[in-house]
Amino acid sequence: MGRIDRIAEPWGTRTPYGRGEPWPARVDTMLDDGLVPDDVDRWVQSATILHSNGDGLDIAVKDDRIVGVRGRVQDRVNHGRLGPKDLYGWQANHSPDRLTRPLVRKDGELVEASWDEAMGRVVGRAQELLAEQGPSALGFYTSGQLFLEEYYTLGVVAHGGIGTNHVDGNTRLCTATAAAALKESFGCDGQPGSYTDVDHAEVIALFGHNMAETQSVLWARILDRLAGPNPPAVVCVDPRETPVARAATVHLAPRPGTNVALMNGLLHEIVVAHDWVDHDYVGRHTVGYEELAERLKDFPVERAAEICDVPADDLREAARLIGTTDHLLSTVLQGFYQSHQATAAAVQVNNVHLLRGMLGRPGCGVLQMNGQPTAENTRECGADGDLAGFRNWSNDAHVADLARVWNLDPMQIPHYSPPTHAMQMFRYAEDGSLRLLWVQATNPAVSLPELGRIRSILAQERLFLVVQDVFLTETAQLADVVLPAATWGEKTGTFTNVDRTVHLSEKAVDPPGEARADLDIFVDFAHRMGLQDKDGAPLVRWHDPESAFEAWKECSRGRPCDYTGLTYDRLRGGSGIQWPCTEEHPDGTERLYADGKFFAAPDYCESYGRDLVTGAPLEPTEYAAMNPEGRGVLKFAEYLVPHETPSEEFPLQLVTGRTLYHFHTRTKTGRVPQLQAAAPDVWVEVSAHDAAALGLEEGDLTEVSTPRGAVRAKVRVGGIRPGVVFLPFHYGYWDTDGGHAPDGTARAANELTLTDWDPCSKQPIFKTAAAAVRKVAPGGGVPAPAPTTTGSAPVTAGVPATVGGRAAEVDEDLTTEPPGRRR
Ligand SMILES: Nc1nc2c(c(=O)[nH]1)N[C@H]1C(S)=C(S)[C@@H](COP(=O)(O)OP(=O)(O)OC[C@H]3O[C@@H](n4cnc5c(=O)[nH]c(N)nc54)[C@H](O)[C@@H]3O)O[C@H]1N2
Ligand SMILES: Nc1nc2c(c(=O)[nH]1)N[C@H]1C(S)=C(S)[C@@H](COP(=O)(O)OP(=O)(O)OC[C@H]3O[C@@H](n4cnc5c(=O)[nH]c(N)nc54)[C@H](O)[C@@H]3O)O[C@H]1N2
Ligand SMILES: [Mo]
Repeated sequence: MGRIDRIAEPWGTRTPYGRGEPWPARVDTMLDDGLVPDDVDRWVQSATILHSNGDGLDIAVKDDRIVGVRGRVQDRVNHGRLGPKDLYGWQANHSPDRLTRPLVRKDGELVEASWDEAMGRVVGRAQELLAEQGPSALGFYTSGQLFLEEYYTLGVVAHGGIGTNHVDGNTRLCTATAAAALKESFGCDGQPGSYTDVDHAEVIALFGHNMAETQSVLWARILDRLAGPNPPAVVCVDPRETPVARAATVHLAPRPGTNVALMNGLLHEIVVAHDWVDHDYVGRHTVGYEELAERLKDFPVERAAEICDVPADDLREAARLIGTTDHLLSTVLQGFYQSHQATAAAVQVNNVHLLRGMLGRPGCGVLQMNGQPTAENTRECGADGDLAGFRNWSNDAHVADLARVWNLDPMQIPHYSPPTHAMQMFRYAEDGSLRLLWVQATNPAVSLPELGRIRSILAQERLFLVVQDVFLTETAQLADVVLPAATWGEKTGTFTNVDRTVHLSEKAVDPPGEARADLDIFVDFAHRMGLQDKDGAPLVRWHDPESAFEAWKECSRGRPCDYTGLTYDRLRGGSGIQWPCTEEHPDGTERLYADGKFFAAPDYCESYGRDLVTGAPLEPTEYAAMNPEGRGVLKFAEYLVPHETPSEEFPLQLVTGRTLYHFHTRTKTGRVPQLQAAAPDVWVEVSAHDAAALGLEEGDLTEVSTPRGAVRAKVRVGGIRPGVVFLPFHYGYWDTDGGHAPDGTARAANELTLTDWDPCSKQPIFKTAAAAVRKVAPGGGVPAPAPTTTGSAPVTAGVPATVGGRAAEVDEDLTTEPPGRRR
């Protein structure tokens, strides 16, 4: 047992292991100051909630209060490890400014109200609008942070009960491209790979993914392989010198927005220049090879090198690593997804795996990553617009089948057009056709692009805004009704991580005041609205998490995400379990597509695919003609230049993203002392080259501007490619006293981003905009408030290292046996 400051050392102590060996255990424990494990009254099973990795943990409870967390050694995902946000983040549950009573707007002010009054207002307005305008006046904007049972209920209520097509989640900003890319290549959402692929991989390629900071326990697994015998080669594609880039065998730092060119260059090497193609696999299991190979001829590596401004030899070396290994694991995230050709680029990574037959075997996987802890469930349950159970909205038989499960007439489930995506919902609210917007567990007033516009949409008199949250966020402050929610640790439910591992998260303590579980709020709404099935019985027939889970299982039966073999009891005590989990596969399924069979048959697939350039959906007949046997689909994409390119006035490229210590709009991590101190305020990363050209030094105050607005941030001279600047998007206004005024107090990165999205996935573009940076005041030798332990590490000497001190010390136990199950 050792004590270690996990702010200073985010990935903890190394436990090296060799290829094909089990990943050793390391149990991380953080308890309130002065407590030891023996003081704990009970440990309550759960998993991590501040990213998508799904690390199993137990919540420590003493005197009916959460007092800490401990990693679950028996969990297949983390073998006991936890990341910094998880070790310290639970303290936010105790914040004195939690919402504890509903609020309603009276004479312009939000005042406390009873649940009856608050729900009465929501139901009253919903019924008025249904009578006046019909279901399309109502929209639901949900999250990737609720539980499966909650999304399923919301999907039934919104699609089936209300009958609106305007249902989406913040997953649109997050993993819409993961889903879209999986649908394009494999006919259906669902992660092919498994985290255990890290144990077997010879090459690991990370595409626009700063895993070290965003899935830090998965990165610890890779670091442990790198520290062991026969380590894997790592390929990193990222314009910043992230910790991943620093550990990489080859780091490609392309111009932002050039991912498709880069991928085409790599694919040219693999297909055209060297024929590193598994022709047997391609011939038996894919369609589209001839066209792809033909189109790639026009994309020699020199062309890619020029567009991306990356050395051609580095591209060749990356292609050689990827093209010659027998065990390739790829991961893809926001550097690819939040871009103008998001789906097109992510699909090219799938192409690599199809071309090389690298799917469904240990060490051969693609992880089209999720970001949020429960984003997978938003998608599965159809709370993001898709239909529940990965059913295909343009396949009438699927709609009829869902209607059977819900006991509704198929015509009651809207499927006349693609489900409305979030950016379009905000457009409808702006136009005035969408009149009631119910926002749950997301903070669009900080996280959507072009915040000036978003604030004006949300603040409109004619829009009835309902916000269901844990805190009075920037968004909640604009609401007509605020509903106080219980959160993780205060309610029970299940959720599913990136590699399809389902975890149960049990209620450890009561929520504060009158706060209620999101599930209870949805069920209450359904009853108050009198929503019924076609026989006049209540549409929502469940009343608690477990009965909701059982209902969902029936909905998932026979679909790719089949949960029928799972129960709450089976999820208790041991490890999380990967779907599909059925009677035939009671221990779950480690990898999809082991036999080269995809969920892509025309009558089974979730989507018929889209045109990668225009986003136009394919007709059922077009798809059936292209892919009659339901094979993997190889699709070429031509490179297109980003929509906003640098100009004389805005000569730089702005990318936005994350830091290790904060989660999104910091509603939780900003209230946690160790995390907040590690990254207390916004900064802007500038390369040494640009800093010199602009006369900037570490710590100088600057104004960063784009055609949409300006923010102020202190300079971190860091390892980012010249011509590119980076802003973390975590800093909004709830903990400032001024707030987003045009007087120079604005600091949210999204003041600067543009209203634009990928044509296929409709995911907004947060990673390319033209920007300018100018000095406002010298820093006087005080460094920027940016961590030194991360991708924002300084290149200048003399910046003190980020540490957490005694308050950040946690226990690491390296003596426990690793889990034996399902290796
Ligand atoms: N600490 C922390 N962890 C998190 C979260 C958090 O808020 N904080 N959020 C969770 C969520 S919801 C998500 S979605 C994930 C996101 O996880 P990531 O995608 O890893 O995080 P980002 O910082 O958004 O972006 C990753 C990288 O993309 C690079 N990039 C920018 N433009 C380009 C480009 O054009 N091409 C390429 N190849 N790369 C580019 C950036 O330099 C950045 O380092 O993290 C999850 N985990
Ligand atoms: N510029 C820029 N913008 C981005 C991104 C970027 O990289 N750059 N990334 C995008 C991505 S990937 C994402 S995922 C989004 C994230 O953006 P948001 O979804 O806005 O981020 P959060 O701050 O996590 O908001 C979640 C809210 O849910 C509340 N909450 C937590 N638990 C519960 C619960 O159990 N019930 C209820 N009702 N509420 C709860 C929290 O208090 C918080 O207000 O941001 C997107 N915006
Ligand atoms: Mo995300």
